[in-house]
Amino acid sequence: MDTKNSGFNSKLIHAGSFEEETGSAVTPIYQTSTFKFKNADQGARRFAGEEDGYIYTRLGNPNMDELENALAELENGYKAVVTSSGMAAVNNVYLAFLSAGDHMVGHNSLYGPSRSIMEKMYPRFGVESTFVNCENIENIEKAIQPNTKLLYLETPANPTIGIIDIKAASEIAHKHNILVCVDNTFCSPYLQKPLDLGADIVLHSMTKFINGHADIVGGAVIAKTKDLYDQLSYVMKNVGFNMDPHQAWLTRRGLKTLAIRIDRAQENAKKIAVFLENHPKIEWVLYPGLKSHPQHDLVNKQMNGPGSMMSFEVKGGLEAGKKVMDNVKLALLAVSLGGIETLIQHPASMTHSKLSKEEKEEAGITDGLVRLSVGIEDAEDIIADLDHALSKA
Ligand code: LCS
Repeated sequence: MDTKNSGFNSKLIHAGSFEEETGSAVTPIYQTSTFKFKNADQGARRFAGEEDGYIYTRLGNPNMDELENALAELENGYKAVVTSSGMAAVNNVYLAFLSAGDHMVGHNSLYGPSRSIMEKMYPRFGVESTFVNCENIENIEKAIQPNTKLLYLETPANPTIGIIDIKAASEIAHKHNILVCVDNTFCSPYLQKPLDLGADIVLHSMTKFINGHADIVGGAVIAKTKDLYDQLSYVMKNVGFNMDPHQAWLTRRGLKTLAIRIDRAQENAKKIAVFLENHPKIEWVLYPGLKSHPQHDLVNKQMNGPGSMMSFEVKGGLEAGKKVMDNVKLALLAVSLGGIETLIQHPASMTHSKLSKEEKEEAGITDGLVRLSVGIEDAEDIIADLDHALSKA
């Protein structure tokens, strides 16, 4: 079905749907590593790119294609590549657009490994980087060097929930011929469309909201143009970042309920943020939907809703925060985010533990910061759970 002119929810259900001979309403799982050719000439034509069709699953598979086409439509991009994990997607971008002698500017608060591989691994291949607080647009301009090729942003950022002005950042980068990649994991295209705001590439850990059920690990990169897609696709196919067909099938299924999951989690999050902000044991709460969020106006300008991720600090710092994490019963003490279940974790010792003390301090990842990914349970139950845990702090 052609969903190019359909609404977002119709796209969620039908975009990319694969025409299949049996008429199966749901695309079957093409659990195969390879595809038969009718004859030797057809095999040769497919390898030469003269005939459409599948060859070998590392190079493409109907389940990958279906998900890639749906994501491209949802993000208003040209086409996507889907990968075995979010980190495969991050590496796919770095490898596609950075070569020895190049430089990248990144936001200082990113998912830990997205920053640490750039600082610890990519220098081995001659790639340099500078991480600055991109919430202040002037810092981006100052960090740009003659060899800067990529601006890498995450907004809202993990775990500081800082917001970056994608439009303003893209304008600066494009003035210097620099590509802009936005990790849109915390929002999904339902709440934010970076390509419409000026970015060139969008990235997702689909482990989070896109799949939404905490049962797969996966990633995606969506390109604005054919040229960018071709470069991403070359890396995906030849480095072997591809997604498994079953993983792609589960993710396409999870994606169908993205909007209703986010609507509900967001309604819960709004109530929980207000509860936490008014709780006597809470030092501060950072949630894009609170007026107290320092970039509340920018949230309203570039996001369609505040989402369901928040960070907070318990009075008494890390020790008090640990008491809360050790005493929740309904919320799971676990990393990851964006699923239907509420998760709580401690970035300084868990997701961002590989950053140095100075890097954490500079990025605003304090020892007392606790991150909450609000699920779709009943808000009253989540609040009662947190209230009980806070009483132990
Ligand atoms: N980008 C963001 C914003 C993320 O939060 C993560 C994972 C990734 C990329 C990497 O994706 P993965 O390979 O795990 O699919 N974030 C995690 C987190 O905050 N807790 O556990 C994983």
